Amino acid sequence: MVQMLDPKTLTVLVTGATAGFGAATVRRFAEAGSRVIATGRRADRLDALKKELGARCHTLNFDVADRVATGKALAGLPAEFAKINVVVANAGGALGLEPAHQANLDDWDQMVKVNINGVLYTVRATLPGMIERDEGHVVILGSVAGDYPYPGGNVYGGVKAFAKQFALNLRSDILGANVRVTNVEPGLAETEFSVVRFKGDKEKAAKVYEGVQPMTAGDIAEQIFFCCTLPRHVNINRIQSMATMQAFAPFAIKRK
Ligand code: NDP
Ligand code: 8X3
Repeated sequence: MVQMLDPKTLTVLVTGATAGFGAATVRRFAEAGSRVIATGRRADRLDALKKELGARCHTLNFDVADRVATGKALAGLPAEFAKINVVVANAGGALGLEPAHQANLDDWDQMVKVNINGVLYTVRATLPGMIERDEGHVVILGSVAGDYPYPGGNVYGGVKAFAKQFALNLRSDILGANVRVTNVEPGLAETEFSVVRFKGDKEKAAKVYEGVQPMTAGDIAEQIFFCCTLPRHVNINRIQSMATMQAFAPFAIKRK
């Protein structure tokens, strides 16, 4: 029988905890007795989370794409939340689904800022403490889109490929430290992801999940919780999941 880590020993930072995977992850750890730090830009949702989870939850309201704000927020944690030993760099998402020649450059900029810069600022602000304490776990939210191209996935697929390679390279850099790194790579999962991608068009977003059972935020939170509570000598490098009714397309061939 494997001796799992006691979640009560964990102080878990989750970026993008106001919705979807982040909110579910914060709840999963908090219910198991961990201390949680929930971040996001929507202050009202952070307040509601704090009210729901009580003293074991600390909230931070900042934009992960803002390097100064991220550094400042994460450097100013109260003592009981300062010894973070799990970082879930989750804040992110997609904007638009247009082909590259029609895509909006502002969308591309924003995807790079949040999914790449945001992850970098979060990890760089928290990794030194974990290395110093010789205890920690970095979890980065990648996606199946980082492995498999699809029409309109252009930059989103690119930033998620970055997430995967950054996670793997972190493993190389910190080898010898008792700090784990995991890239979590979900496929179809219903959250606010598609509402954000389609700029608030809920009808269009709902169509993405029509007639199929997608994964839920809870399904992904459970995978993160599992990876983080395995014994410290076990590192899951990548964990990739899809809805059972989702698979791969064949190569596309345009014939005359
Ligand atoms: P949601 O849209 O439901 O949640 C996204 C979260 O990220 C929100 O809490 C949002 O909070 C936060 N966020 C977005 N931009 C910023 C920012 N600039 N600064 C701080 N927080 C930000 O999406 P998901 O839960 O589905 O997505 C979470 C992660 O998982 C993303 O990285 C996404 O790319 C990835 N993913 C999603 C999949 C899916 O199908 N759902 C599949 C694979 C990966 P706020 O707006 O309050 O700032
Ligand atoms: C989200 C999954 O397939 O919509 O990362 O890109 S997908």
